[in-house]
Amino acid sequence: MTQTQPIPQQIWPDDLAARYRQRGYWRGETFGQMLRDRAARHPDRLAVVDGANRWTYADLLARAESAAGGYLTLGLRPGDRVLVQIPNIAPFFPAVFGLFLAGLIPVYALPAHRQTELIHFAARSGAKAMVIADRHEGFDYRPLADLVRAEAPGIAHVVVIGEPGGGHVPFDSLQAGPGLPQVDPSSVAFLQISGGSTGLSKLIPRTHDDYIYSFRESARICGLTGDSVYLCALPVAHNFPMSSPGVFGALHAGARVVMAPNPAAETAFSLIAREGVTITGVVPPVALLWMAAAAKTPHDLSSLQVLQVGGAKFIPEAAARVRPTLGCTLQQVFGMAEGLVNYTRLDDPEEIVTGTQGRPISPDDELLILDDNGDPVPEGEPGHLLTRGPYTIRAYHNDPSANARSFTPDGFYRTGDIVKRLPGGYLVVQGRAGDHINRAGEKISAEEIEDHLLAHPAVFDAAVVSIPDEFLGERSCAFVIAAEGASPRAPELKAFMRGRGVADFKVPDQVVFVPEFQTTAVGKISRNVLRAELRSRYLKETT
Ligand code: OOB
Repeated sequence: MTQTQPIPQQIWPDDLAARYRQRGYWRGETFGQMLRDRAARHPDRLAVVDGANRWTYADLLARAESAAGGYLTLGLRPGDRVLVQIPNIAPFFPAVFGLFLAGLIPVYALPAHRQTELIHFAARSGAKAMVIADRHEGFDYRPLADLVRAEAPGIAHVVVIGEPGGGHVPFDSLQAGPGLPQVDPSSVAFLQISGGSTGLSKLIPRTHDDYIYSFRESARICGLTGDSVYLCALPVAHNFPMSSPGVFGALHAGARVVMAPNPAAETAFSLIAREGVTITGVVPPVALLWMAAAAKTPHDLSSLQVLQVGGAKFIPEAAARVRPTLGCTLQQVFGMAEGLVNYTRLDDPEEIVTGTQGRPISPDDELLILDDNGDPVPEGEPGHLLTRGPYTIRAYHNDPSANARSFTPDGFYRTGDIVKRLPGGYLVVQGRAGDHINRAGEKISAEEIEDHLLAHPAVFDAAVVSIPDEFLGERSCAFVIAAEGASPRAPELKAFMRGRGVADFKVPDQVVFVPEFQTTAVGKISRNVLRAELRSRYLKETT
């Protein structure tokens, strides 16, 4: 495996870039400057809190500067990529701001990712190091990092927050060095992971300019001030809790970030009460659990002003129950790691807040809603959503075939979502054109799971589809044809997938064995047609 991969970049056409600057969206600010500025303005204000730490803005900057110097002393150079797998703990911030200050590029993995995914991210990005936490919620990340390093020889260092273990660099040993580089605000700040509708996840390059615009404006739309307290309940590496307005929007506003180790109602409610949390964001299944738990909780939730719900469709009936049960304003968020984010506004009428997924952040978000032939649909009719704008990427990193599929020649991103637009520009998400499963906000590629199942010797063929699920929104169902003479069982296939080192949320929720894939289509049919047929047959037979 060669490790020389291009430095990530993201390029908008000159005329659009000039417009985005002239309109004040892109202000030439970097993450590093943002933290320095906030630490200078209010050094003693609390910035980040978790179960073990309470750090002011000055503490955070000092720790980030030590980390930045330490990374460079290890031999890393500006532009190098660093795989980051850190759960919701305060040290996430010095670790990643340290990377930003050193001009290094974090590649954000989720805590749920395992070696198969991590090795792919390392190879695709050409990562030179990893930063991890020792353990979290009962899982030890150090042996996992060793497995990754063994397969991705470009990774020269594993930096560990907590107890380092053999051959690793303790995060706390990193020391400020002689000087930090100038960082170009139009350069790529980090790579995020796409949910991915086909095959393996793609890497999403976001620049300082474009990302800071998205969370600065999000913070304004969500009413954040220096007195706000944001609870990070979802995994911080997700775009939603990271930037909508998320932890970075909160820090931009000079607010306080509270890190929840998990989104369970008991964990979140006790933090809301203890820290006076004013705003947080969750996926629909978490919102359902919180609404059910609210009536019996001993915790005082009265500080909570806004509950954001996004990542998957929140049905209007559930949306209408947020205020009566939790006593706060609901904000629906429909976004994507590739860019575009839509919000219902805090003062929107009830029917907009409960019945739509909001409208875009920016007046320069260009949205097209097209029929199957690529023609605009009449206003109010459903169609394919395409978008481009000042914080939506124009290309994935190092992935020409995905780029050819996902972007039009004039730079619109094909979201794969089917939406309709109401007067006022509000969107209602109707469904999806692609073949991924949106399982409680985690996006799972059917093709990726099928490829794992096909690697099992007792599997002749497999097709993975989404099935509606009352709680998860969607669950995954694998239809499997056993190989001749074999009779595999569901637990065996699930254990096999876990053994291949993939995130647990990708293991099929349900496995249905079928003798063959009957299909009405003639000849060699596409996987999409097959999946659609299996899904509708299953739904007909079970309802
Ligand atoms: C967020 O980002 P991703 O990249 O994990 O997933 C994006 C996809 C969208 O294309 C759409 O299919 C789905 O997730 N989605 C929603 C939704 N929000 C996202 N579908 C229906 N209703 C919603 N409210 O999921 C994400 C990124 C930033 C903010 C919020 C969510």
